[in-house]
Amino acid sequence: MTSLFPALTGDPGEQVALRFGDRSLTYGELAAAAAAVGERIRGNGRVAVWATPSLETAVGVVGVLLAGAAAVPLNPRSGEKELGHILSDSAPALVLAGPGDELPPAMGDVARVDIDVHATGVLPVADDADDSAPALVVYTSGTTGPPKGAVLPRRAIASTLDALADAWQWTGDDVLVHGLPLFHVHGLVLGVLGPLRRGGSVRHLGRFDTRGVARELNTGATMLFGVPTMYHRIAEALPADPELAKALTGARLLVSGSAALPVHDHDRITTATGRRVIERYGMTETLMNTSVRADGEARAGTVGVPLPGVEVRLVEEDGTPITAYDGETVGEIQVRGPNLFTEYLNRPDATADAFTADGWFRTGDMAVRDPDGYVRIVGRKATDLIKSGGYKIGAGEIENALLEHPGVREAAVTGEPDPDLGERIVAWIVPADPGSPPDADALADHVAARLAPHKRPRTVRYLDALPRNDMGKIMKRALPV
Ligand code: MCA
Ligand code: AMP
Repeated sequence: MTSLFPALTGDPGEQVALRFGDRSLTYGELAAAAAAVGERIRGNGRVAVWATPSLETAVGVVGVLLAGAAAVPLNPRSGEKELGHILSDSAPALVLAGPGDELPPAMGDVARVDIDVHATGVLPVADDADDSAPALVVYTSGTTGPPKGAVLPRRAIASTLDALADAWQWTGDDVLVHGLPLFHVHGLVLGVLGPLRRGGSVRHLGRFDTRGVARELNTGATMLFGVPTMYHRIAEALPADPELAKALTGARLLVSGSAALPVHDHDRITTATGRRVIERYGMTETLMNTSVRADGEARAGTVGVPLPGVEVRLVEEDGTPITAYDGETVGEIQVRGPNLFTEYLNRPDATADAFTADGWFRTGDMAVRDPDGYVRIVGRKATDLIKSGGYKIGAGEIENALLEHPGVREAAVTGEPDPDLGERIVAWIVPADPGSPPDADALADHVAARLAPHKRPRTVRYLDALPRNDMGKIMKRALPV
């Protein structure tokens, strides 16, 4: 029985908890508004939240957690197919949304409750629900098929945030700034629930831009969270932006995650600011596993050491644990600990496949360990998972969407290196009519409308046929680059 937000109970006080643009809430106001949400939704198991980057989303999710229910954050840019899948899979009792939000027809007849950030409900509701009770269901892409709902228990959130507090010396005095989306773990769990669990505050930029980062770090923010694309854009802007350089130089902690930050970007930031960005490694299913510690050596190209309470091991192809810490022997990362999800919703098959018999979760990430225990990620087992802008995107779901376009006969999707996005989605298309192939924008719009804009192909290449092996399977490695 853990209270997720001790700072919201008792006498919550006047400290600012949340700031989005020029709108903010103190702990007292957040406690009252979230309690009002909690009172309205109590008794329901799963509640969807229309997760715009706004105060409403933060209040909605905290309210659901205070009521002991589970929140299902929805990407407000989800296309009809993706949204339809998430709604039918998670079957939320209702959807919480901001008063001005327009919900698309794909929401169907899910009952809507508007979030009023100035409402006043009364605590306590049920913030002491069982540790193993679901707190969040976060949808994450696999190599094939539609995204799976990772069920995260309350204990995973509490334990991961407390482990990060230890690793980063993160306290209630910290003021976090970021511009991350609130329908994924990075922005929601670390970026909103994190500061609230510590009794500190978060300033959300609405959308990421380097000017906002500079402004906030120069006026009291102490920490910055971002995906590598954001740090890449910072590295690009730094030489011509002394305000940004001053801001980063003065920050207490700069943290990158969700994908690898290239050493070149690390180096450019260090050259311009004298500061090192630290990397942590996590996953939707596991929350956070390792991090470079605030009191440790910030070495570019590593994701640091296991967090307190998290067991991390590397295994050979056949499952044999690798004991050598030689910086050379590559194995799959497996993790075990209180930070893990409990299941993929409605997918016992996928859940069983994801764990070994003794409870280790197979991450699919490949790594080596340096002699001092630092983990260096060197690749991924599945080539059909693409990380673009820090979003994980399955090649299979995009291929399926492309095949639903009348102008497409065959489709294959790959990721190619991209200096800004890490990887860029490339679609290889065999047109139904070679005389008039669908144009690249039409295909991008088609995928954006069905799935989500960040899943749209950035490059389209046309072929007469896809390379296939004797079994008829597409050989992506044989695609002409
Ligand atoms: C362009 N747009 C379109 C289309 N083309 N919309 C519809 N149809 C089209 N054909 C719009 C987009 O919606 C967007 O609108 C704008 O054009 C630019 O889109 P995009 O290029 O995708 O955005 P960007 O500016 O390049 O985004 C870069 C980004 C973003 C800000 C870094 O990728 C991002 O927020 N990434 C964070 C991902 C993340 O949080 N991952 C965490 C998951 P508009 O201009 O209106 O915005 S991983 C995780 O949680 C684990 C646990 C971990 O380890 O952290
Ligand atoms: P997601 O499923 O969107 O939660 O993405 C999780 C994946 O992001 C992990 O399995 C890793 O492949 C990748 N990832 C997260 N953090 C890092 C990091 N610091 N360095 C390299 N890869 C990372």
